Amino acid sequence: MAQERTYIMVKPDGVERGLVGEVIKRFENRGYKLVALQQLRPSRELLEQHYGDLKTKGFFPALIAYMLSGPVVGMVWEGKGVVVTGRKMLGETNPLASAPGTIRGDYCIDVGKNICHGSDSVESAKKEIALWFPAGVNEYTRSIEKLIYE
Ligand code: DAT
Ligand code: MG
Repeated sequence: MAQERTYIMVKPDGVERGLVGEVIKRFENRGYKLVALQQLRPSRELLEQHYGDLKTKGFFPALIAYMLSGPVVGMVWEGKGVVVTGRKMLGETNPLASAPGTIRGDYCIDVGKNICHGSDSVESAKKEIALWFPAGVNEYTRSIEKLIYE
C-alpha cells in the first residue's frame, strides 16, 4: 500500500522567525518520515498555481505578496493519516482560533502571518508535491518503522 504524503511549508515569516526547526521537530517527534526538504524563493507563477483555488478572494494579492517576501522551506512528510493529522498539528487557518499546542496556536496571531501551510486533502497533497518537487521525493526505509507502527 502506498504511504500517504503531505506537503508542509514554512512561510517567509516562519523562516525569518527561526521556526523551521520547530515545525520539523513536531513532525519528526510524531513519527512521520521526512522524504523531501528544500528552501527556495518561489516565483509568482509557482505561488499562483499553488494558491490557484483562492484566485478570486480579496486577500489573494496580499497573500501572494506575503509569500514573495522571503524564502520558504517546503517539505514532504509521509505516514499513516499524515494529511489530516498534519492539518491538526498546524491548527486553524486563523491562528487566534487555533488551540494552544498546535503550531499556529503556539507561534502566531494573524491569519496573514500564519507561518505554515499544509495540504488539505490527499488529492491536493499529490498536486502540491508534484508542483513543488517535480523531480520527486526520496524513497528510503527506516529501521525504526516497527517502533512506530503496530
Ligand atoms: P490554510 O492555509 O489553512 O489551508 P486556506 O487554504 O483557506 O487556508 O488559505 C490559504 C492562506 O490564505 C491562509 O493560510 C492565509 C490566507 N488566508 C486565508 N483566509 C484568509 C482571510 N480571510 N484573510 C486573509 N488571509 C487569508
Ligand atoms: Mg489551504
